[in-house]
Amino acid sequence: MSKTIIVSNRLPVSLRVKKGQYESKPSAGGLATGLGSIYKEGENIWIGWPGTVVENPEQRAEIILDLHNHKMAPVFLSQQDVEEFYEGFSNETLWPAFHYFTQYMIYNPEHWQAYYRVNEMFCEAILKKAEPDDTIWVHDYQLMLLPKMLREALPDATIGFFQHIPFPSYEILRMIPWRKEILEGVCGADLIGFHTYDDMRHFLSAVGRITGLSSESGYIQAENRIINVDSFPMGIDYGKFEKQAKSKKTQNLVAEYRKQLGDHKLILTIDRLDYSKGIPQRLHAFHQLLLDHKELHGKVSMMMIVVPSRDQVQSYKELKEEIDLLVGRINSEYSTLNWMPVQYFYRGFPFDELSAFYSMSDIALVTPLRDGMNLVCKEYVASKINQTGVLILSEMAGASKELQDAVLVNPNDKQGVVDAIYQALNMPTEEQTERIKSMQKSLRKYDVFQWVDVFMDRLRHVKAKQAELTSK
Ligand code: GDG
Repeated sequence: MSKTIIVSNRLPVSLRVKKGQYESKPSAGGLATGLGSIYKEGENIWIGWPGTVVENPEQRAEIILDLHNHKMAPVFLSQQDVEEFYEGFSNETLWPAFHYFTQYMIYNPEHWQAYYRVNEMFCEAILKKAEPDDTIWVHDYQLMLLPKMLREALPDATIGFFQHIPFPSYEILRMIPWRKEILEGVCGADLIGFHTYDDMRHFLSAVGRITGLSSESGYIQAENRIINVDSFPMGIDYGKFEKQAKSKKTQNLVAEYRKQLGDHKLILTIDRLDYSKGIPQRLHAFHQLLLDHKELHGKVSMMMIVVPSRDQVQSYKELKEEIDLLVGRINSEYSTLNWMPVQYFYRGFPFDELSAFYSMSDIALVTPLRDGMNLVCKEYVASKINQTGVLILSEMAGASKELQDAVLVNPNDKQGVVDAIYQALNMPTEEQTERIKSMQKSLRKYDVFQWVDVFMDRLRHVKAKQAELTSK
């Protein structure tokens, strides 16, 4: 029986030391939940970095054992790997390039070598577990060279690749000196998935122009096989968000927080600290709203949750300082003894509290400058069990292609965002319900489990089609 191996840079766990011993704690992200239906079955396994640098061989052995019990296997990264492969090439070259922030791109050959080396380390770790006809599903931009490395070692394996972040236009991709190796790396897969049709189109165009491989209707013709490329918009665990919003715990939290807020309208924003999320631009728009509409003073607050992320990288440190400054400026200018315009939290919250924030807020303001998908906006809609609330969503988020009943905005158009907030604050309840209901219907249907099934079905289909073509 062949098995399925899931591979991602980070395993869905975090490590902590308890009584001098390492212990893994599962992290319940959307991807982990969706893929849980796969890696927890039979002989299947998830391979990746557990998120902490561990050099001591005895401690590594402890971790291997603990993860083995959770159907996972670690790839251990050194501090140098973390700095050069993860913070370096992945987050200072690929991430800015793929999100169209070319001014932050670093071109460092040592980082590239580390990227190559760590992709090889992943390949070796997989080869220790894989049989020739296994299915291997590789995730995301940190591992773009891996499909080709695996293909060379396991020519008959079924290999899928999914990219969670945008794929840029050819004009951006070609700025990266190692673009050809990157594209050839990904093309080791049988099926290559993106969140949106546009990402897929950019990828196919870059493959044609840089590698010379031609394609038709989403099929690339490689030397001795075909490769399918398509869009697979990722969903959320809809049932989990709905259930939590209905739970006694969350309902009690909502009642308690609402009492503290009085009749203030609440605008919610939640992001990881990242320049792609458009956090300063959003604060500028909120500032403008308060300038334009004095009648809203004391009546509307913005609750801004920023989850710490990559704060060792210079551009992220600077972004954090910019946000701190802007929040300080708005609050010092407008706050009163019983009104704080921006309620700012630089930390993450437990799931039940997150659910309460989604449930109780009148507006979710999700305005990334660029986002592969964006799950926060989907989670907000799923948590609206009373079917009121307004989602304001950036056209630059992959999710905007599906959520056409949101109030869509261009995040660079400050006045447009101000107008959208004003429109949302004044939207009749019936219209809010109509929009939320329609978005809920599609999010419930296209959830993360369906996403996994569709991708895996297509992967099997592509492999069968290849076998058919080679037997002719
Ligand atoms: C990448 C792509 C793509 C946030 N704050 C808290 C918390 N969160 C959770 C949310 C959500 C997740 O973090 C953020 O997911 P996003 O999709 O919005 O953004 P990225 O992290 O940038 O993800 C993105 C995604 O991959 C999937 O393919 O959509 O485009 O950039 O699930 O709920 N969770 C908890 N407390 C918090 O305070 N518990």
